[in-house]
Amino acid sequence: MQQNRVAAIHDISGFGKCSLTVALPILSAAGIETAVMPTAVLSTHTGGIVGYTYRDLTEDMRPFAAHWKTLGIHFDAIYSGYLGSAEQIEIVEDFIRDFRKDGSVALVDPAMADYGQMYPLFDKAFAKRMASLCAMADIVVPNITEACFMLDEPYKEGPYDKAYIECLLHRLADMGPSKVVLTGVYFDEENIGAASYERDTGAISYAMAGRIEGMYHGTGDIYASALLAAYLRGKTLAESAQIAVDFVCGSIERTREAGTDMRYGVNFEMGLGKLLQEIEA
Ligand code: PXL
Repeated sequence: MQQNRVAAIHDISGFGKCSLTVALPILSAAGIETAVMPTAVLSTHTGGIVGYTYRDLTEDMRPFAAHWKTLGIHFDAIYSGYLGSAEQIEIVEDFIRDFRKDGSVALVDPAMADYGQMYPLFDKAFAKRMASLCAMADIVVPNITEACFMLDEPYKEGPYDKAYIECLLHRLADMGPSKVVLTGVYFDEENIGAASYERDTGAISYAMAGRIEGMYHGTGDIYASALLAAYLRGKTLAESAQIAVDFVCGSIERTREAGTDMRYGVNFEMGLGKLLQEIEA
Protein backbone atom coordinates (compact mmCIF):
# COMPACT_ATOMS: atom_id res chain seq x y z
CA MET A 1 0.00 0.00 0.00
CA GLN A 2 1.36 3.39 -1.02
CA GLN A 3 1.30 5.92 1.82
CA ASN A 4 0.67 9.55 0.91
CA ARG A 5 3.22 12.12 2.01
CA VAL A 6 2.35 15.75 2.78
CA ALA A 7 4.58 18.78 3.32
CA ALA A 8 2.82 20.94 5.91
CA ILE A 9 4.02 24.54 6.05
CA HIS A 10 2.59 26.39 9.06
CA ASP A 11 3.75 27.87 12.37
CA ILE A 12 3.94 26.01 15.66
CA SER A 13 1.82 27.74 18.27
CA GLY A 14 2.86 25.87 21.41
CA PHE A 15 -0.45 26.28 23.20
CA GLY A 16 -3.87 26.91 21.67
CA LYS A 17 -4.37 24.12 19.14
CA CYS A 18 -3.98 25.50 15.63
CA SER A 19 -1.60 25.26 12.67
CA LEU A 20 0.98 22.44 13.04
CA THR A 21 -0.27 21.25 16.43
CA VAL A 22 -3.53 20.25 14.71
CA ALA A 23 -2.36 19.53 11.14
CA LEU A 24 0.19 16.93 12.22
CA PRO A 25 -2.02 14.81 14.52
CA ILE A 26 -4.98 14.91 12.11
CA LEU A 27 -2.98 13.89 9.04
CA SER A 28 -1.05 11.24 10.99
CA ALA A 29 -4.24 9.78 12.47
CA ALA A 30 -5.55 9.49 8.92
CA GLY A 31 -2.52 7.39 7.97
CA ILE A 32 -0.73 10.13 6.06
CA GLU A 33 3.00 10.76 6.42
CA THR A 34 3.58 14.41 7.24
CA ALA A 35 6.80 16.35 6.88
CA VAL A 36 6.67 19.74 8.60
CA MET A 37 8.27 23.04 7.74
CA PRO A 38 7.70 25.28 10.77
CA THR A 39 7.52 28.95 9.75
CA ALA A 40 7.71 30.33 13.28
CA VAL A 41 7.51 29.14 16.87
CA LEU A 42 5.13 31.01 19.17
CA SER A 43 4.19 30.32 22.77
CA THR A 44 0.51 30.64 21.75
CA HIS A 45 -1.42 31.82 18.68
CA THR A 46 -2.14 35.53 18.34
CA GLY A 47 -5.94 35.32 18.55
CA GLY A 48 -7.00 37.15 21.68
CA ILE A 49 -4.07 36.04 23.84
CA VAL A 50 -1.52 38.70 24.82
CA GLY A 51 2.17 38.37 25.65
CA TYR A 52 3.02 35.55 23.25
CA THR A 53 6.60 34.92 22.14
CA TYR A 54 7.26 34.82 18.36
CA ARG A 55 10.44 33.34 16.91
CA ASP A 56 10.45 33.83 13.19
CA LEU A 57 11.94 30.95 11.16
CA THR A 58 11.81 32.51 7.69
CA GLU A 59 15.58 32.10 7.36
CA ASP A 60 15.27 28.33 7.80
CA MET A 61 12.59 27.80 5.17
CA ARG A 62 14.71 27.89 1.97
CA PRO A 63 17.47 25.72 3.51
CA PHE A 64 14.78 23.18 4.59
CA ALA A 65 13.49 23.03 1.03
CA ALA A 66 17.00 22.81 -0.43
CA HIS A 67 17.89 19.93 1.90
CA TRP A 68 14.67 18.05 1.09
CA LYS A 69 15.50 18.55 -2.59
CA THR A 70 18.86 16.80 -2.14
CA LEU A 71 17.06 13.78 -0.68
CA GLY A 72 14.95 13.50 -3.82
CA ILE A 73 11.75 13.23 -1.78
CA HIS A 74 8.34 13.86 -3.31
CA PHE A 75 5.12 15.08 -1.81
CA ASP A 76 1.60 14.02 -2.74
CA ALA A 77 0.37 17.25 -1.21
CA ILE A 78 1.80 20.60 -0.24
CA TYR A 79 -0.31 22.19 2.47
CA SER A 80 0.19 25.74 3.69
CA GLY A 81 -1.69 27.62 6.40
CA TYR A 82 -0.86 30.61 8.59
CA LEU A 83 2.13 32.48 7.11
CA GLY A 84 3.72 35.42 8.89
CA SER A 85 4.90 37.68 6.05
CA ALA A 86 4.94 38.38 2.32
CA GLU A 87 8.41 36.83 2.23
CA GLN A 88 7.07 33.56 3.65
CA ILE A 89 4.35 33.60 0.99
CA GLU A 90 7.00 33.96 -1.71
CA ILE A 91 8.96 31.03 -0.25
CA VAL A 92 5.84 28.85 -0.30
CA GLU A 93 5.21 29.83 -3.94
CA ASP A 94 8.75 28.76 -4.82
CA PHE A 95 8.30 25.55 -2.81
CA ILE A 96 5.16 24.69 -4.80
CA ARG A 97 6.96 25.41 -8.10
CA ASP A 98 9.91 23.24 -7.04
CA PHE A 99 8.10 20.28 -5.53
CA ARG A 100 4.86 20.09 -7.52
CA LYS A 101 4.60 16.94 -9.64
CA ASP A 102 1.92 15.20 -11.71
CA GLY A 103 -0.97 14.22 -9.50
CA SER A 104 0.18 16.20 -6.48
CA VAL A 105 -2.15 18.61 -4.73
CA ALA A 106 -1.30 22.09 -3.47
CA LEU A 107 -3.79 23.08 -0.78
CA VAL A 108 -3.61 26.65 0.46
CA ASP A 109 -5.56 27.73 3.51
CA PRO A 110 -5.23 31.53 3.47
CA ALA A 111 -5.44 31.64 7.28
CA MET A 112 -5.36 35.38 7.97
CA ALA A 113 -8.82 36.67 8.92
CA ASP A 114 -12.22 35.82 10.36
CA TYR A 115 -15.50 37.48 11.41
CA GLY A 116 -14.85 40.44 9.10
CA GLN A 117 -11.40 41.26 10.55
CA MET A 118 -7.80 40.54 9.59
CA TYR A 119 -5.88 38.71 12.35
CA PRO A 120 -3.46 40.88 14.34
CA LEU A 121 -0.20 41.56 12.39
CA PHE A 122 -1.90 41.51 8.93
CA ASP A 123 -3.34 44.16 6.61
CA LYS A 124 -5.24 44.31 3.32
CA ALA A 125 -1.99 44.32 1.31
CA PHE A 126 -1.19 40.94 2.87
CA ALA A 127 -4.57 39.63 1.68
CA LYS A 128 -3.65 40.67 -1.89
CA ARG A 129 -0.35 38.81 -1.58
CA MET A 130 -2.14 35.74 -0.21
CA ALA A 131 -4.49 35.87 -3.23
CA SER A 132 -1.50 35.37 -5.51
CA LEU A 133 -0.44 32.27 -3.55
CA CYS A 134 -4.02 30.97 -3.79
CA ALA A 135 -3.84 31.50 -7.56
CA MET A 136 -1.15 28.77 -7.72
CA ALA A 137 -3.07 26.29 -5.57
CA ASP A 138 -5.20 23.34 -6.68
CA ILE A 139 -7.49 23.65 -3.65
CA VAL A 140 -8.15 26.74 -1.53
CA VAL A 141 -10.07 26.74 1.76
CA PRO A 142 -10.89 30.33 2.72
CA ASN A 143 -13.60 31.43 5.12
CA ILE A 144 -15.96 34.14 3.90
CA THR A 145 -13.90 36.97 5.42
CA GLU A 146 -10.72 35.72 3.72
CA ALA A 147 -12.60 35.29 0.44
CA CYS A 148 -13.93 38.86 0.58
CA PHE A 149 -10.53 40.35 1.42
CA MET A 150 -8.82 38.42 -1.39
CA LEU A 151 -11.51 39.47 -3.86
CA ASP A 152 -11.35 43.08 -2.62
CA GLU A 153 -15.03 42.96 -1.66
CA PRO A 154 -16.57 44.48 1.46
CA TYR A 155 -17.23 41.77 4.08
CA LYS A 156 -20.89 40.89 4.44
CA GLU A 157 -22.46 39.29 7.51
CA GLY A 158 -24.75 36.32 7.01
CA PRO A 159 -27.19 34.73 6.65
CA TYR A 160 -26.19 34.47 3.00
CA ASP A 161 -28.08 33.33 -0.06
CA LYS A 162 -26.97 30.74 -2.59
CA ALA A 163 -26.47 33.31 -5.35
CA TYR A 164 -23.97 35.23 -3.20
CA ILE A 165 -22.06 32.08 -2.11
CA GLU A 166 -21.92 30.69 -5.63
CA CYS A 167 -20.68 34.01 -6.98
CA LEU A 168 -17.83 33.93 -4.40
CA LEU A 169 -17.00 30.32 -5.36
CA HIS A 170 -16.79 31.18 -9.06
CA ARG A 171 -14.74 34.31 -8.48
CA LEU A 172 -12.31 32.42 -6.22
CA ALA A 173 -11.90 29.70 -8.85
CA ASP A 174 -11.35 32.41 -11.50
CA MET A 175 -8.28 33.47 -9.49
CA GLY A 176 -6.67 30.10 -10.39
CA PRO A 177 -7.50 27.13 -8.14
CA SER A 178 -9.62 24.41 -9.73
CA LYS A 179 -11.26 23.50 -6.41
CA VAL A 180 -12.65 25.87 -3.81
CA VAL A 181 -14.07 25.05 -0.39
CA LEU A 182 -15.61 28.09 1.29
CA THR A 183 -16.22 27.81 5.05
CA GLY A 184 -18.53 29.70 7.40
CA VAL A 185 -21.47 29.41 4.99
CA TYR A 186 -24.96 29.69 6.50
CA PHE A 187 -28.41 30.40 5.12
CA ASP A 188 -30.27 30.47 8.46
CA GLU A 189 -29.38 30.55 12.17
CA GLU A 190 -29.75 26.77 12.62
CA ASN A 191 -27.07 25.37 10.32
CA ILE A 192 -23.57 26.26 9.20
CA GLY A 193 -20.96 24.57 7.02
CA ALA A 194 -19.01 24.76 3.80
CA ALA A 195 -19.71 25.13 0.07
CA SER A 196 -17.46 23.44 -2.44
CA TYR A 197 -16.92 23.97 -6.15
CA GLU A 198 -14.99 21.99 -8.75
CA ARG A 199 -14.25 23.74 -12.02
CA ASP A 200 -13.86 20.51 -14.03
CA THR A 201 -17.44 19.41 -13.45
CA GLY A 202 -19.00 22.72 -12.45
CA ALA A 203 -20.42 20.88 -9.42
CA ILE A 204 -21.30 22.89 -6.32
CA SER A 205 -22.22 21.13 -3.09
CA TYR A 206 -23.07 22.11 0.44
CA ALA A 207 -21.86 20.35 3.59
CA MET A 208 -23.84 21.53 6.60
CA ALA A 209 -24.29 20.70 10.28
CA GLY A 210 -26.15 22.18 13.27
CA ARG A 211 -24.75 25.53 14.36
CA ILE A 212 -23.25 25.90 17.83
CA GLU A 213 -22.89 29.39 19.32
CA GLY A 214 -19.39 30.76 19.90
CA MET A 215 -16.21 31.73 18.08
CA TYR A 216 -13.80 28.88 18.72
CA HIS A 217 -10.18 29.33 17.80
CA GLY A 218 -8.31 27.05 15.40
CA THR A 219 -11.35 25.52 13.75
CA GLY A 220 -10.28 26.71 10.28
CA ASP A 221 -6.99 24.83 10.57
CA ILE A 222 -8.74 21.72 11.89
CA TYR A 223 -11.21 21.96 9.01
CA ALA A 224 -8.56 22.25 6.29
CA SER A 225 -6.45 19.44 7.80
CA ALA A 226 -9.41 17.03 8.00
CA LEU A 227 -10.51 17.98 4.47
CA LEU A 228 -7.05 17.25 3.08
CA ALA A 229 -6.81 13.98 5.05
CA ALA A 230 -10.11 12.69 3.64
CA TYR A 231 -9.32 13.89 0.11
CA LEU A 232 -5.90 12.22 0.04
CA ARG A 233 -7.46 9.00 1.30
CA GLY A 234 -9.68 8.96 -1.78
CA LYS A 235 -12.89 10.73 -0.79
CA THR A 236 -14.36 13.19 -3.29
CA LEU A 237 -14.05 16.91 -2.56
CA ALA A 238 -17.74 17.09 -1.56
CA GLU A 239 -17.44 14.03 0.71
CA SER A 240 -14.27 15.41 2.27
CA ALA A 241 -15.97 18.76 2.88
CA GLN A 242 -18.80 17.01 4.77
CA ILE A 243 -16.47 14.77 6.80
CA ALA A 244 -14.49 17.87 7.83
CA VAL A 245 -17.67 19.80 8.76
CA ASP A 246 -18.83 16.91 10.98
CA PHE A 247 -15.38 16.64 12.57
CA VAL A 248 -15.23 20.36 13.40
CA CYS A 249 -18.81 20.44 14.68
CA GLY A 250 -18.20 17.44 16.96
CA SER A 251 -15.03 19.12 18.24
CA ILE A 252 -16.87 22.37 18.99
CA GLU A 253 -19.72 20.52 20.71
CA ARG A 254 -17.33 18.68 23.06
CA THR A 255 -15.51 21.92 23.84
CA ARG A 256 -18.68 23.84 24.53
CA GLU A 257 -19.95 21.11 26.84
CA ALA A 258 -16.66 21.23 28.75
CA GLY A 259 -16.93 25.03 29.08
CA THR A 260 -13.38 25.57 27.81
CA ASP A 261 -12.10 29.08 27.03
CA MET A 262 -12.83 29.58 23.32
CA ARG A 263 -9.30 30.92 22.72
CA TYR A 264 -7.76 27.62 23.85
CA GLY A 265 -8.89 25.62 20.83
CA VAL A 266 -11.35 22.77 20.47
CA ASN A 267 -11.26 19.15 21.58
CA PHE A 268 -10.62 17.52 18.21
CA GLU A 269 -8.47 14.78 19.77
CA MET A 270 -11.45 12.81 21.08
CA GLY A 271 -12.95 12.84 17.58
CA LEU A 272 -9.94 11.42 15.73
CA GLY A 273 -11.15 7.81 15.98
CA LYS A 274 -14.51 8.67 14.43
CA LEU A 275 -12.80 10.81 11.77
CA LEU A 276 -10.68 7.86 10.70
CA GLN A 277 -13.74 5.59 10.58
CA GLU A 278 -15.52 8.07 8.31
CA ILE A 279 -12.49 8.46 6.09
CA GLU A 280 -12.16 4.68 5.74
CA ALA A 281 -15.90 3.99 5.38
O1 PXL B 1 -4.78 29.78 11.69
C1 PXL B 1 -4.88 30.25 12.92
C2 PXL B 1 -3.59 30.77 13.45
C3 PXL B 1 -2.42 30.07 13.29
N1 PXL B 1 -1.25 30.50 13.77
C4 PXL B 1 -1.17 31.65 14.46
C5 PXL B 1 -2.32 32.41 14.66
C6 PXL B 1 -3.55 31.98 14.13
C7 PXL B 1 -4.76 32.77 14.30
O2 PXL B 1 -4.83 33.75 14.96
O3 PXL B 1 -2.24 33.54 15.36
C8 PXL B 1 0.15 32.11 15.00
